[in-house]
Amino acid sequence: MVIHAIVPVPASVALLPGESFLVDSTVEVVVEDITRNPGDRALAEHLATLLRATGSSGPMAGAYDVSSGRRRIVLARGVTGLGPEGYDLTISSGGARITAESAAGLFYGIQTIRQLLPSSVEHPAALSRALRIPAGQIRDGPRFAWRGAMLDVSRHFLSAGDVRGFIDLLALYKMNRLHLHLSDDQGWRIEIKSWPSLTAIGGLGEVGGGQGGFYTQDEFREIVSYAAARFITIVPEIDMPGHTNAALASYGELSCDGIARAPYTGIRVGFSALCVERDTVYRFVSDVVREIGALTPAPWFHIGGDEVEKISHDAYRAFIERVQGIVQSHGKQMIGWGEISPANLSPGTIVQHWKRDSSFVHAARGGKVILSPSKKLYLDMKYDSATVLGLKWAALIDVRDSYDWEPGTYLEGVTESSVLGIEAPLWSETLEKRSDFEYMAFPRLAVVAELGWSAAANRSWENFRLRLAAHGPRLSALGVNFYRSPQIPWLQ
Ligand code: TNX
Repeated sequence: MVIHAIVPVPASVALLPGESFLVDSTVEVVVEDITRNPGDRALAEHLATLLRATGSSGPMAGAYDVSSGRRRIVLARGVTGLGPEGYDLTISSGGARITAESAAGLFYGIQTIRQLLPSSVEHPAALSRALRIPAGQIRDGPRFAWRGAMLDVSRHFLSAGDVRGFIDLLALYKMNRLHLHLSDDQGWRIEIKSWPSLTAIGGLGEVGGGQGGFYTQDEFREIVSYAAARFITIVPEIDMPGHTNAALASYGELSCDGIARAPYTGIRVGFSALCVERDTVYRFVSDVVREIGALTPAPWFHIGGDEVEKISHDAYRAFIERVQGIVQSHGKQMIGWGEISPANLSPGTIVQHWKRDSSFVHAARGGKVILSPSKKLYLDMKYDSATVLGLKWAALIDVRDSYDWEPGTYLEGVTESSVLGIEAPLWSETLEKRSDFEYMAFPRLAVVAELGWSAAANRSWENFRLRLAAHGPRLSALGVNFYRSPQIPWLQ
């Protein structure tokens, strides 16, 4: 049996017993063809920064061409047959080479090197150590295109810095989407210049009465580019027509009675709704989609659409269809929670399944589905009945419960070819600070990463729990507050 602790488990790993590559201060990181791929310099610097923990002087001036004859790690572009995000990593005692078709593939190869190094590489205390990577070959590529997590920054606000910290952790596990739930009853979290009260009024407050907060457009752009540098796409969500009390508190004209609502700090759902008969509401939606769409180069805009109790089915469907047209008019593809499926959706629209719903209707029309089954992937569900944080309406979800299921056959009528990928939402009704978010996300996020990346045939709980155990010291070195599951006694 191959012994390594890489999560998500790669497509194929062949390590040579006894042979290793010594990563010390003399090692150079080089880009094979810097003239053709100048952008890959940033990747070499990323790796060199990581390796500085070995005592090297970090990125070396002029070291981007393969010419020096020194022991090196080479980043090369080339055909691998492993897909656009795949990589081939070859390691010998004389050096290492990552070959990939894209910059993303090189980045994932670097994350694998990172996980082959001891966890001390994650912490300055490791400075000046000479580290070793086992020799061998890893050929790897993802199963699903969409490997996501979601942060609910509305129920409790997280600073831009905390979001960047979360992005760093997603990157370690080769995840590539971060969905931000930017509005809900309790708070509106992104500056909209044409509707300034959304943040001036709606941005204040959160569950339990804390002060809330919001991202300015500049801060949001920074989050987007920080994520992009780690090959993670930010997917913005503005929930509508329900979950809108913060917007209704900011502008009375978004309600049918024209009266601004009081701020809300509880955790009930379903009581709020935009006035779907008013033209003002569609002008509002268009302005919001246009402004946020301009901050996010990605093709997606998530309109929520969940848990609407105040509007008839017909009016709801008509609203979703009209909003789909608005999203498309701004050049974006719409995403919505499972409830939107019965509306007349374009095949390019994406449905995000979370509970019993009619996602199969969308699959039948040729549309794609993101799987976020609440019984498996809701990171806000308690691990067991003793967990203090979190909710339990969907299930208690210990690590093994989130691991043991198969996305390709989970939903009747939604076969593998309709599954774009998976995403784990972290709702924050009960989470107040970064360490609370971390505790619910880890280690289950490592599970999500493996479900999204690794082939079904390569996954096994017994093997996963052994590999995961090695991530305890790594997460600790990174300062992450994680849950010590009794299902993995060695995870400490
Ligand atoms: C359901 S999932 C919700 C959220 C809550 C979550 C709590 C979904 C689309 N809606 O509004 O925060 O449950 O687990």
